[in-house]
Amino acid sequence: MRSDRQLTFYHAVPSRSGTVHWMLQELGIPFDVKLLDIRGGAGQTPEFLAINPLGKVPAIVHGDTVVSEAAAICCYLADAFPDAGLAPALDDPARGEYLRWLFFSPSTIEPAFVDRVRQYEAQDSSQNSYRDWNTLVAMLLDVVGKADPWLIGENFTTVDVVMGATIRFGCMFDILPKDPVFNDYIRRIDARPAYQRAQEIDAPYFAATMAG
Ligand SMILES: N[C@@H](CCC(=O)N[C@@H](CS)C(=O)NCC(=O)O)C(=O)O
Repeated sequence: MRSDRQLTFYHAVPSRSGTVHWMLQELGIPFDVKLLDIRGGAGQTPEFLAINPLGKVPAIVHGDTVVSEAAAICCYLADAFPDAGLAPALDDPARGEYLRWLFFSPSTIEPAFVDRVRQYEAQDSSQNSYRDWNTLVAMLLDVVGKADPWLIGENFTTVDVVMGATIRFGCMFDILPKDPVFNDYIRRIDARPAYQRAQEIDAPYFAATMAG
């Protein structure tokens, strides 16, 4: 995979694309940003719908390659820019655990958050990708509690960006219970220079969106 191609990042503040912005700052690579006013309908232009027919950010165009879905983009970027060391190599046994948690976030944690916010509880927990809320929270507390200091060990990886952003979101909006295990992990995230850089760059756009 060639990493020297032009990289364009479709972003909106605040939104899930903040996860990809943080990832890009961790990688320290050059990229162009197209900031979309998604609340004003900028996701619905023919140009952007050609990139993501759902009209949603984040998305990237890297050379001729289009990727949407925050976790997929982060996974793709980690592999495209391996020098940053944010993904175990393909033949590293840690790759299994890495992919497990990378996919766990959008396919298991996020649906649970949505159900929780909507106060939806399935009669039959086998229908939920996350079993049931209490089992999921116990599992997350166990996984995050074992982070030493990062989710799959000593090295910070893309899993910490993707799952870290989700856990941070869950705590910020009081979806997840207040617990020192989550707070300690979030403090480690907040101390990362790349996370701080992404926040600083996005701050004026955040303020503008909030001002209406
Ligand atoms: N499954 C997608 C969800 C992306 C998504 O829902 N993006 C929202 C912002 S957080 C969006 O673009 N909303 C604008 C709209 O739906 O018009 C992902 O994980 O990247």
